[in-house]
Amino acid sequence: ELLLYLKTMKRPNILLTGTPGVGKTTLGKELAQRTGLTYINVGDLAKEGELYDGFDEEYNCPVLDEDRVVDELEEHMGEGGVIVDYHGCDFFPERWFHIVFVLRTDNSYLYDRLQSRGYVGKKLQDNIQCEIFQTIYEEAMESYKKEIVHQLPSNEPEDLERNLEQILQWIGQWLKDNN
Ligand code: DAT
Repeated sequence: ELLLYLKTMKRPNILLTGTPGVGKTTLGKELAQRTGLTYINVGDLAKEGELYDGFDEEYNCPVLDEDRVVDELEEHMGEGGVIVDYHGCDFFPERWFHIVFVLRTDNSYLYDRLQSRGYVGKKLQDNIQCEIFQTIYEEAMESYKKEIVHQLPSNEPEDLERNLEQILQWIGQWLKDNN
């Protein structure tokens, strides 16, 4: 419904963040499809470019090289029209984003989603705790102007639909205000 074909048009950059499993990728890809904005999954970007700096023995996963990720993203962000998806947000330049959405999921839902993703033991517990302590929401509130940080419930398919509607409406208004 909202196709943004015009390269000359100013377009907003949107950050989707939150604990793993809250639905960032699902929302981001659908949003990109409906708007023509560019979806970038930072985890995938890092994997493709091997943008890592060491290995975390405790979590058995590579450590993100945040500086190289920022360098890699910089040229895209300058043009606008990018949806960024990552489970952290404090290392991106604040100036990149026009709005920040923190997706939130109740424990019972999140537990099942992470389990079916194969998370067990400490990794599962730590991610559930991350959501309980609203770690990413607080990180976002500390990293960006509070007025641009919004929480979105993401438990049921109806939530996804409502979030999409809300963001599409916000994009529409932003385009009017900035073009
Ligand atoms: P993330 O990118 O935050 O890790 P995801 O988009 O991969 O999360 O979603 C994790 C799982 O949850 C996936 O199986 C899709 C499902 N899901 C996402 N949003 C949902 C919603 N609003 N209601 C029900 N399930 C949802």
